[in-house]
Amino acid sequence: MTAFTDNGVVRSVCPFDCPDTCGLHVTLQDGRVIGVTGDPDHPVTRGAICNKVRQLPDRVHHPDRLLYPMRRTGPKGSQQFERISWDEAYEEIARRMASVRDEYGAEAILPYSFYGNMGVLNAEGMDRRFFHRLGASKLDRTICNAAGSKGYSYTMGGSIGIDPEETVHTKLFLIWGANLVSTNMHQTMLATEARKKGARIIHIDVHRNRTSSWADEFILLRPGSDGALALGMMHILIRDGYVNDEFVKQNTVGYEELKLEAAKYPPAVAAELTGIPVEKIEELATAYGTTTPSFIRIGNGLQHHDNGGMIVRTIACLPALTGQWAEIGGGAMKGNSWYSRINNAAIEREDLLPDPDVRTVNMNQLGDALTSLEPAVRMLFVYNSNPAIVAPDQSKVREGLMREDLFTVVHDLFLTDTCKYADIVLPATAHLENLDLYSSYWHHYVQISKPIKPPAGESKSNFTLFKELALRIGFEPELFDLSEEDMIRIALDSRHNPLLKDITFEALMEHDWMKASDGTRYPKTDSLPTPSGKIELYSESMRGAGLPPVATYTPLAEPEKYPFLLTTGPNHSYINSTFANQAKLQKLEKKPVLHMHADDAERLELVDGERVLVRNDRGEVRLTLKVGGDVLPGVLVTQGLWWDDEAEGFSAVNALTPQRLADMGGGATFFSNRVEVVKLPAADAN
Ligand SMILES: Nc1nc2c(c(=O)[nH]1)N[C@H]1C(S)=C(S)[C@@H](COP(=O)(O)OP(=O)(O)OC[C@H]3O[C@@H](n4cnc5c(=O)[nH]c(N)nc54)[C@H](O)[C@@H]3O)O[C@H]1N2
Ligand SMILES: Nc1nc2c(c(=O)[nH]1)N[C@H]1C(S)=C(S)[C@@H](COP(=O)(O)OP(=O)(O)OC[C@H]3O[C@@H](n4cnc5c(=O)[nH]c(N)nc54)[C@H](O)[C@@H]3O)O[C@H]1N2
Ligand code: SF4
Ligand SMILES: [Mo]
Repeated sequence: MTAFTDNGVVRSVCPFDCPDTCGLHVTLQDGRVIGVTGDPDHPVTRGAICNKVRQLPDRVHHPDRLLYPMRRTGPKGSQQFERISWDEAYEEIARRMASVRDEYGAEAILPYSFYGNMGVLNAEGMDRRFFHRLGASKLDRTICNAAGSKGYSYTMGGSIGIDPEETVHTKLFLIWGANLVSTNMHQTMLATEARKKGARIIHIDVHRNRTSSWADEFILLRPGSDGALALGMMHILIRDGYVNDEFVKQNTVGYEELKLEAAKYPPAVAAELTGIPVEKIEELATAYGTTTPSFIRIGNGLQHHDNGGMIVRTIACLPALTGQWAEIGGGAMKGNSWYSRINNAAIEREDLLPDPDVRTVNMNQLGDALTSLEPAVRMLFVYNSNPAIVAPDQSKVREGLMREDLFTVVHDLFLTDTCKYADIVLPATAHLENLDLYSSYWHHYVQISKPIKPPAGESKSNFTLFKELALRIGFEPELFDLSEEDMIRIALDSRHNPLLKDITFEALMEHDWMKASDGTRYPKTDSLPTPSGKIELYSESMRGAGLPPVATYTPLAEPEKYPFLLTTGPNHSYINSTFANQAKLQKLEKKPVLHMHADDAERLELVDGERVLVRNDRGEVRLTLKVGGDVLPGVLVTQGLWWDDEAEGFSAVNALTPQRLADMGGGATFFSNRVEVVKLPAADAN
């Protein structure tokens, strides 16, 4: 048994799906977590954390935490459950798994998980190994960054940008389709330091939000039009002689082809497509062409569109033209997971799959997978995710979850809206209750988080759950009877990633966080992980994949049957649907609003503060109108993934979003959905 400190301050790591992956100081009093602050010694956290995680004590000790396994006793969705023991839960799950496998094949079993907990062992360790060994359908985890990461890789070879710690030297920041004040606050801290030394910060977005107010300047554009802006900027850079010919020659392939494409986007064309005035595009491109070092933080938001992959691929070409990659503090970043990549193959063991050609289900198409996929999914195992809220086309997802012939297991800390449809609900530990390894997809530090309190009730970590289930089913002990420490050692095997060379289990236990680094600066633009080793302005692999090989602008795909384009991003106080059940944070967010341009409201005779019905062929949602100039006419924005609130007649925003996939990587298109807005009948409009 681990001995826990009842009183004092201990180190931990923030486990949530946020680029900052902060080092935490957790204060315990009589065994209870009473406070959480940022680790002042952590080089990126620097003592600061967001308000969400300052409320972590309320989450860990929440009265609604699931404390024991439960079995459904009423109809699906009715929330009627009875307490059972882990023994009974394991017995039933194992029996159902065996019967589905024997009758329909293991492919009829589908795991569904994402990054509710970013810990390597709990998000992509024992669970993956378990489902591979079982031979279940594979899940393509595409819900977050798939299109943009693929697009960025076509240009740069992988999720590899500059070290964010360098950005204190940047002189011009373009924050492009990212709401950093809410979603990556430590990047704003670094940018603020740069600003003190004279940096200028420009936010490019479809919504005037917290980040726009914090930035020095704001450029409002049409959703999905960013590719045209980037090409318009390239047009000006080329026209006005701001291209660094020497850098381009040494570090890129395909400049001549890109030049031909950029020629098609003179400022007037870019202005027409983006809605940005010509003078603003001229000014932005000139600033970009004349300021060194300049840095582009590419967000996740702008790639949740039909053309999201191509948008990111195109923006990622910009710093190559001006040679910014060569400057400290210059270049771009979409994600940085390349630096601290661990040995996933060795922990996940995909090689254990009995049939390597087993089907793959795209997690953005869970609705179809549960309602029309053949052969049918008979068993669904959800952990680290809340698909009833976060997955697109919610009505389809729920129609599937309601199927009587679908056996669903959900492992979570709370009775989420997904749990409501479960046959078996299993209680999960909070990350403070287990050992895990964390890497960031933004900064370069690898961290270890030790258990600092015993599990709440009978809760078990994902690692323990899948380990015990495997052993119970009779899977090989040599594959599954491992400790967390064993698996961390396997994950840190640095043969495939020399940047992890000094990061061992022992060293991490001593230092808590260590930088993945070989002492040199990346990305090295003449030896990138692209096919040519250089920055690919022209990409043969894209051509092979049936995509235009050169950066280009493609319009959004959804037909214009409905008048508005609605983007549905995250909000400030929740992380996806996590934290949406905490009273203090709910109070700060009040209720979900719909931002609409004043001209549109006037035309539809709608007023600020009115509750309206937003609908399309997929579903409908009631939202409170916020009228103003924060979006362009024809554009709507709502933020936050709220839990079901039946009293309010509110169904979550993914009732409206499509299962359609983006242009690359099988990515989600949450932000490319068309809707109409109508008045609510007087009786409903409270
Ligand atoms: N507070 C908070 N922080 C979070 C999360 C959270 O839910 N809440 N979620 C975490 C996760 S999982 C992720 S992936 C990241 C996401 O964080 P970000 O990378 O910041 O992405 P989003 O907030 O989804 O969208 C960013 C911005 O893109 C804008 N946008 C939408 N469409 C377009 C477009 O076509 N062009 C341009 N230029 N802008 C557009 C939106 O208005 C939004 O302001 O944040 C992480 N951090
Ligand atoms: N409309 C719209 N939809 C979106 C987005 C959007 O911007 N707009 N954003 C998308 C993005 S970028 C993302 S990343 C996804 C996020 O989708 P999800 O990864 O599903 O995110 P969460 O809603 O935070 O759900 C995570 C769940 O995991 C649980 N959990 C936490 N720790 C553990 C653990 O250790 N074990 C187990 N078993 N469970 C645990 C949490 O309690 C929570 O219920 O949502 C996507 N959906
Ligand atoms: S959610 Fe992000 S900013 Fe907040 S503590 Fe966690 S890692 Fe840091
Ligand atoms: Mo995400």
